[in-house]
Amino acid sequence: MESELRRLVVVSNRLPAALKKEGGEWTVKAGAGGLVTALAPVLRNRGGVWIGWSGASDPDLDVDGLLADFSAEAGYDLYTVGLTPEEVDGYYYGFSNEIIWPLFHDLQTRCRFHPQFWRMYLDVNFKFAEVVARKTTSDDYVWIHDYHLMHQAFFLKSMGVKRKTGFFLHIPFPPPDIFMKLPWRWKLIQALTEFDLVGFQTLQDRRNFAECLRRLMPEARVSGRGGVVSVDMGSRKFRLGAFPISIDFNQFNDLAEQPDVAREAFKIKEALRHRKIILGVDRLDYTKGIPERIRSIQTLLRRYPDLKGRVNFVQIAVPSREEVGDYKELRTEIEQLVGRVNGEFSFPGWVPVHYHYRSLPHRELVAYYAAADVGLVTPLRDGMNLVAKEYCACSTDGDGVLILSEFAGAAAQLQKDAYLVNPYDMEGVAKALHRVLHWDKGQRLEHMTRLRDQVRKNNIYWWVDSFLQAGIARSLGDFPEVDALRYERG
Ligand code: GDG
Repeated sequence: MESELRRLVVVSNRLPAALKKEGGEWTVKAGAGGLVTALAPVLRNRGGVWIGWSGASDPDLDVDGLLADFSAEAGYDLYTVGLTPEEVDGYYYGFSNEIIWPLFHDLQTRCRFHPQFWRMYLDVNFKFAEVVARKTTSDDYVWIHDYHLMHQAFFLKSMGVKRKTGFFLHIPFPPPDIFMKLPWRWKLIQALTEFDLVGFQTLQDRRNFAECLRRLMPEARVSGRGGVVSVDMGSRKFRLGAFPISIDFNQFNDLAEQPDVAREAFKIKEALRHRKIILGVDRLDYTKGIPERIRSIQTLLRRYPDLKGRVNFVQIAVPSREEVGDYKELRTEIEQLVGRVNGEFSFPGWVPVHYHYRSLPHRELVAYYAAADVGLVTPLRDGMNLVAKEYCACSTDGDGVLILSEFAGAAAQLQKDAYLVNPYDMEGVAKALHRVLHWDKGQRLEHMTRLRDQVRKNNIYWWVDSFLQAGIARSLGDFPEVDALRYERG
C-alpha cells in the first residue's frame, strides 16, 4: 500500500462556496447543484482541499478572507483561482456553456463555435493548473471535475509537474457523429488521454468516448471488460471507467423523517387540498425538458378530464446561467406556458400548475419531495440526474412513483422500477402519468421500496470509493480522518 498518500484534492470550476454581492456587501453562500451536493459530505468527513473559482471577478476583493470562515466551518481548505470578467465570458459562458454543454447534450444547433472561446478556455485551464501545481504535492490525489477543466492533466504535464490525476465527467459524453462536429476534437480528446483515470456516469458514455478515441487516435487500444477498462496509447496507459454518481441517501432520508420536515410536507399537502402532487425540480436549463413537461401536463388534462381539480403539478426551477441569452428565452417560454395551461384549465379553488422560480432552502425542498405523489423527472438528456435519486430517498413511506426520462443517466440504474418515458413524446408522458396515478398502493410500495434500496446501496460514498479504487486502489477510509479541532482552532 502506498502509505504516503496524504490528501484528496478536488478541483472544479466553482468552489462549493459562492461569493455574491447583496445590497452592496459581499456575502458567502453555499453553492447549489449536483457536484456540490455530491462532494461536500465527502470532504466534510475526510478533510482535504477544494480548488476552484469563487464566482467573483473583482480584483480588489479579499476573497481568501471572505472564505476563511466558510472553510473553517466546512472542515477543509479552499483555494481560489481568480478570473477576470473576460475570462469568465470566454471560458465559462463561452466555451463551457455555449459549446461543450449543448454539444455533449446532443443539442449541437445551440453551439457557438467561436475560436476565441477555445483560446480563453485554454488560458484559464493553464491558470487553474498553475494553482493546482502550487497548492498540491506529489502525495496528493488530484480529482478534477467536469467539462470546464478537461485540460488539467495536459497542462500539469507540460509544466513538468507530476501528480496522480483522475477526471470525472458529470455530463454525458456524446457519440462520434456529434463529437466530431467540435472544431478542436483532436486536441480535446488527446488532453483527456493525459489523465490516469477518466470516469463517466454510464457505460454508454464510456463506450461513446472509446469510439471517438478509436476514430481520432487509431493507435489507442482499449482492453478489458466490466466497469473499468485500460487504454494502451503505446508510450503510456490510462484507464476508463463508468461510475454513476449518487447522493447521501441517509442525509435525505433522515431529514425527510424529521418531525418538522414531515410537518412542512403535510402543510404543503394541506395547502393543495390533498390533491395528487406531481413534482418537477430542476435548474432552469434547456436540457431538463421543462417546456415539454408542462405540455405533457396540458396533454394529460386535455386527454383525461376526470383529473381536472384532482392533481397539481408543482415545478421548482432554480435560476441558472441567467446571463446567457438561451436561458433568458427559456425562462420566458416557461412562464408563458405556465400561464397558458393555467389559463386553459383553472377554476375557482384550483390552479393546476404551481411554478416557483427560485432556489428553495434544502429542508423545504426535502418537504416537497416527501409530499409529492409522483416525481416527474424528464430531462431531454442528463449525465445522471440527482433529483431522481433524492426523490426516492425522501419517499420514506415508500408511497411514491418515479417517472424518469430514458435519456437521463439515472435510467441505466433505475430502469427496472422507475416508469421510463421519452420526454419528447408528450402523449406518452401523459399516458404514463395517468397510469401511475391509478396504481394501487401495493404497486407503488413494491417499486419505490426497490428504488430506495438501489439508491441506499449505491450512494455517494459508494461512488467515491469506486472511483478511488479504480484511480489509486484506495477507498475513502484510507484517507486520514479529519482532525476537527484543527479547524476549530483555525
Ligand atoms: C450535473 C449534471 C449530474 C435543485 N433545486 C434546488 C436544489 N437543487 C439541487 C438538487 C440536486 C441539484 O440541485 C441538481 O442536480 P442534478 O443532478 O439534477 O443536475 P445538474 O445541476 O445539471 O448537475 C447531472 C450532476 O451534475 C452530478 O454529477 O447528475 O446530470 O447535469 O442536488 O437537490 N437545491 C436546493 N434548493 C432548490 O430549490 N437547496
